[in-house]
Amino acid sequence: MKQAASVDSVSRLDRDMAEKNLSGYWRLGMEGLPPHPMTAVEPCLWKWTDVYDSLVRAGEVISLENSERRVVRLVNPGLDQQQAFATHTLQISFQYVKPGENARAHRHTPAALRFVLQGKGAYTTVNGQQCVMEPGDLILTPKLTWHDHSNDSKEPMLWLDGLDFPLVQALHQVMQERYSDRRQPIEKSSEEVMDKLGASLRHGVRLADFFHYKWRDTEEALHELIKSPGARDRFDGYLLEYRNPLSGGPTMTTIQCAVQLLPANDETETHRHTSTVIYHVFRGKGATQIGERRYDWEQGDSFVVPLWHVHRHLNRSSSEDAILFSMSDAPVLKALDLYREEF
Ligand code: 1HN
Repeated sequence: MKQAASVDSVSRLDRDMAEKNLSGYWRLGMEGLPPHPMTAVEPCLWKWTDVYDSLVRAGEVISLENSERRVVRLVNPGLDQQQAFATHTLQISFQYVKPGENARAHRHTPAALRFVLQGKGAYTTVNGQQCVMEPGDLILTPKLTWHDHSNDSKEPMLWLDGLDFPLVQALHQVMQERYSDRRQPIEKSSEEVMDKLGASLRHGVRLADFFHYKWRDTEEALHELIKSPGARDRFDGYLLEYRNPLSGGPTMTTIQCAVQLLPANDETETHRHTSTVIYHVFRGKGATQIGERRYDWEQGDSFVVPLWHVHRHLNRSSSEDAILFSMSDAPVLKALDLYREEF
């Protein structure tokens, strides 16, 4: 009787408190917090054929007069489907711009990046800087930089968009502004800036407007890396992080981008970390073991390794290197003293 009366008074207390926008810690019970970080984000693989089919069909029915962008987003089945995010911090989508089209100029608080997949000669203008795109190029549009995409070439352009949209939304900071015209005036080319950057680094001067990593430089750096003794990382193969050339820090404040090469037949060791990584297969085929399941991938596929999930990569080809592009929220976790790794 006494026990029942006390349970009843706790529930009455909870109810009375709820009416006054209050809540007791006792509602969590004795279990308290979990012993390791928990996430609703699920491991997931998206096939390129599905993404590509959707983009081609969108090309037939969606115009850039009616939609700000022709973008297909990858949706994590563990997260709210309305939000259409691949992870709780970062979003990945794919964009298609047809010959003659322009995706109008705007800027927003989410930081974005483009990793070019197909086509040649279209360009993104970032704060007046023209970045002419080729497959494998990485183009950054950091927070509040103006950007528009134009395809004056004869070929369709396809690229991957990465954004820290879910993170910026969790912080209630999402906003966007449109530029006064569809296109920004072009003031300079990214090639000019890269030439000047080389000179300015030599003279110790900092430039704030570096946005374009050319694939030819990335590929050359990867090939140098393969030749360097001891360069192979046991968890990631030959991994190159895109560093901010001015600060030496992460690619952008919230996003770390990388490319990694797994030689033919290579298998990496298992580890886990508190950052969440989105991968895109740029070249080759292989598999990633995430927990108990193996996800087989080939060129164009994308997959998510959620935080604290043990994983390792395998190149399943006996002759071809595999190259993965990735983006992770590690800089955020490191800045907040939440980054941990275990192997
Ligand atoms: C965006 O502004 C772009 O500017 C691409 O190309 C993808 C996904 C969500 C929100 C804004 C772009 C986007 C996006």
